[in-house]
Amino acid sequence: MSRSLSQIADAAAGAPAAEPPISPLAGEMSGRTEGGVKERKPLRLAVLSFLAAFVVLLTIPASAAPIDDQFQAWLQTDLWPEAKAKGISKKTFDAAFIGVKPNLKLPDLVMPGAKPTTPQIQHQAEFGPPGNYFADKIIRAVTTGGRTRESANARVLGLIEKRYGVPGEIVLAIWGRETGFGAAKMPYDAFEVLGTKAFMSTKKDFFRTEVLAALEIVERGLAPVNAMKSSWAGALGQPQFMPTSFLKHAVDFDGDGRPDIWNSTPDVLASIANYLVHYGWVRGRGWGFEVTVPTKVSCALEGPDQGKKIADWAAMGIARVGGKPFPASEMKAQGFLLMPAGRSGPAFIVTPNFYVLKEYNTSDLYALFIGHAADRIAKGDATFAGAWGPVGDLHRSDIAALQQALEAKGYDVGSADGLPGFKTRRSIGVWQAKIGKAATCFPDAGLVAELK
Ligand SMILES: [Ca+2]
Repeated sequence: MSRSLSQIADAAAGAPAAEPPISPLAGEMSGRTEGGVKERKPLRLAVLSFLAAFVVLLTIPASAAPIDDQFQAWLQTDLWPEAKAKGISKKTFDAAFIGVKPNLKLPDLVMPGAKPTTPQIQHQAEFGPPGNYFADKIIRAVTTGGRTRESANARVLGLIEKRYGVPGEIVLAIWGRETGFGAAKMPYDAFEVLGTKAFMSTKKDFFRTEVLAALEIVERGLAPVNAMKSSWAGALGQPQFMPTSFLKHAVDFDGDGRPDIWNSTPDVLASIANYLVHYGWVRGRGWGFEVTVPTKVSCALEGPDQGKKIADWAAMGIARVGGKPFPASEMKAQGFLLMPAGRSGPAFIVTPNFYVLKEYNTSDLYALFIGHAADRIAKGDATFAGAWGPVGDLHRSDIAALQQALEAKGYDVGSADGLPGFKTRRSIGVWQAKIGKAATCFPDAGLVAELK
């Protein structure tokens, strides 16, 4: 269990946290991809466990100038001209970078002139059981903290729901999950983090855009330099927005004329809702329902590209757990099968809003955590009816080998990254059915051995 799990719980419960909850939750499936996926994809938390393991060996050529000098030269001759062209003043630029040195302890760095190396340790990382993501301590910290803040902010949440159409409990769950409702400390200077990564990381272009956006935030007077504190990934404030996300989605909701995602609870809550609206949150729909899936319905029907009317899923025998029917309004609308652990865990019919939640962090388990926590904030504690099975004990290298074997047979696994996303899960199911086995739609040791 990673240290961050308890830190999130402590932060949400109001206990002082030594560091922000920036490390991975165990079992995080796809992790956030850093830029490049599409222009609008924000990076807030980094690709967590993947990056944490992606320790780049730093070797300094004996002849090279000290790294601090190289960084200073890069600031003045490379970044400054572009910042100036974008309307950043010298005063802002100097204030942002005075005394800033590259932070060589950040993950995912590459020395100037060196090629990134991926040490063996990455391949040794355990995937971790998906059920770990829903550890009781974590989920309770978000749900109990959420309920307290729901009553304390009832009026503002009502106004936000009216304007944006996003239920208060969804906003609260994100706030709690991201920073323990603002309790998590942001110990890093955003310019140090973003500047270092724009200077010497595997995603230099991505972070260059972000550091220029951070300068714009200061230039426009939206936040002073000394307020620009971030996580180690460069994410800002209580909703953990990257600077470009701040510029696009942050709103002023307390009426003082400035979107303040560091100190103003109304601004934090409305900015989260506004973010979701920008990514297509559908007013009046929930996120999804836990369901039972009859054996005759293939788990390979999972995924956002295989939607059906919820009435059609129901006609196939898929039913809500607990015996309630799907709401009449949802029956007419589109839903998607989600089985994060294949046949070895709970199953869900999710709405398009589930995929909007994934725009906050591109992981099925993250979005499911938010939906589940929101349900518990609004309706009281209840665990999933389906149990998470004993899966997830494989190394990522084993899962990657299985993915490569499936790819060689012509199956689409997304990418062979050692994380079993929905494309991998359903390709496993299709392959199992083809060879006459019961489809489980999740990697296990037997499958790995068989496919090698
Ligand atoms: Ca404000």
